[in-house]
Amino acid sequence: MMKSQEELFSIVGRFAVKGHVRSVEPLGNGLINDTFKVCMDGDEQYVLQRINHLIFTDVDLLQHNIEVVTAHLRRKLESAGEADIDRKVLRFIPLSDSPKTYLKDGDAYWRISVFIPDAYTYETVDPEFSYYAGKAFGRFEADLADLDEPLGETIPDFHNMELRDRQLKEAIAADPVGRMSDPEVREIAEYLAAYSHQMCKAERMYREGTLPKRICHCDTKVNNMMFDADGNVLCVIDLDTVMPSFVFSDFGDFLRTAANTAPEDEPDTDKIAFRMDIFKAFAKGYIESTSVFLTPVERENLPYAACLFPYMQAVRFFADYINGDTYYKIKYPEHNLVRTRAQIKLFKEALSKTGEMKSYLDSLD
Ligand code: GN1
Ligand code: MG
Repeated sequence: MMKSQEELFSIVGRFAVKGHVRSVEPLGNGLINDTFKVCMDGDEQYVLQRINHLIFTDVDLLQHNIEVVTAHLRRKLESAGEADIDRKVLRFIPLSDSPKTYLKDGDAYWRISVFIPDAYTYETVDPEFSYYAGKAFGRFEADLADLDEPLGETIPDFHNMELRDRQLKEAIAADPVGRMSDPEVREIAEYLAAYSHQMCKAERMYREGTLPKRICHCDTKVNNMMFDADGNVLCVIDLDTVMPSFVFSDFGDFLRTAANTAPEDEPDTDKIAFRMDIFKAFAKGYIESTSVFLTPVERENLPYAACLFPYMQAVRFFADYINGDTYYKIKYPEHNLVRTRAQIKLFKEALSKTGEMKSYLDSLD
């Protein structure tokens, strides 16, 4: 439900912010939470977010994870003697009357972090930025590898392909809004089902004990990385889904957005291709940062990861379409179907390039 400006102002006032609120404006284009930029009467600026608690059902666990992760990253930056630390890791503001970093107001949950000025996010990157992003997301995982406090799963089994596959099957069987009567929808369902076994390989390897889980970001969309005006990576944002997962999550989801020649919801699928220059640059940076811990099994399956994420996203968008659009924000009635077609096209493109991906990875030290 939309809140009035006055209500938003009073929510901000419940946190230990500096000064008085001057304005609250919508910010960004996330599909789950609502985000606002807050300007105070002094120089202070903040990011206010309404957390979607229907999706993140345990907000206490969510904010606990984020506090643990940001504190750990902050300690690493401090011990490395880095400057401008508040531009390199997010800082959440506690409530004015409690150390909690979120507010429960009626049935809504809110949090505030410090806005990082002169920082930019992009919907597309060139190979040079892709290399830096690979280094930065790899470093994010490497920096969290020695975290001794266990993190909970903020969305249990978030990137578990077997679960996503099951959820799609359940949606198809229930067909709550009658969308399965469309022949195109039935054809998409068959197409996706044909790849399901192949794409569920990570879960099988995990059960066999050949693939570990590590702390991953799990939402490495290209626009979740901030750069400064000179193109240096500042920090990784949107930490809601930081949790134990396979490294494929971070590798695959970045390429799903960055190596795509079109947006994730491009209606004209002829415009969608998988950019190998972006793949190569990202892979090089990622491997440089993660070679300290990456196992041969993880490394040799990176091309699989590049295919898995467009596939998983297609399954998730498609299940949401069949369920009547209850999860992702949509801008028009067929949006989730358009997104599904776009992700399937990207999946096919990535799949056709796995040979080239493998040879490139083998050519790196
Ligand atoms: C959601 O809200 P946003 O845009 O950061 C989703 C991701 C999807 C993405 C698709 C918690 O992320 O998993 O990849 O949309 N986040 C959640 O654009 O489901
Ligand atoms: Mg997100």
